[in-house]
Amino acid sequence: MSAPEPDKDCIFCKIAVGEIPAEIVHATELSVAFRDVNPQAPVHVLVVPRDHYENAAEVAHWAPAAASDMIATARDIAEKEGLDDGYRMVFNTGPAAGQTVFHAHLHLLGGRSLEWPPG
Ligand code: IU
Repeated sequence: MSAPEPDKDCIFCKIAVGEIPAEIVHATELSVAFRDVNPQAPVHVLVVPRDHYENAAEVAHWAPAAASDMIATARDIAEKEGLDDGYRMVFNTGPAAGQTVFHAHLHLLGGRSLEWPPG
């Protein structure tokens, strides 16, 4: 696994620093959470690390504190949004899994019954 490099064209890097607007719902020293522009559930929030990593495994490898922060942040948002019956955390990783933005992001989905297996 080669060391990650900043990507000046990355849209989620730009959202994280406020260069591109998004509906931010939570921010910590290590991560930023904002509402997905194309929500797939009543609550659909993306949690991204402030630094650029291509996917969740890269975050866990290079910045485990950020990976942990992203998951704890998603839990805090789920609690705040009243997702008491449950919610889903998803990391699409690679094109075959549907990853389209190559800056790691955790999808927090909830507010409706979620099917398994996912499509
Ligand atoms: P994926 O796991 O890489 O497929 O998820 C990317 C998500 O980012 C997808 O749900 C988009 O709707 C979402 N998104 C966004 O919220 N804002 C943006 O500016 C862009 C994508 I580009």
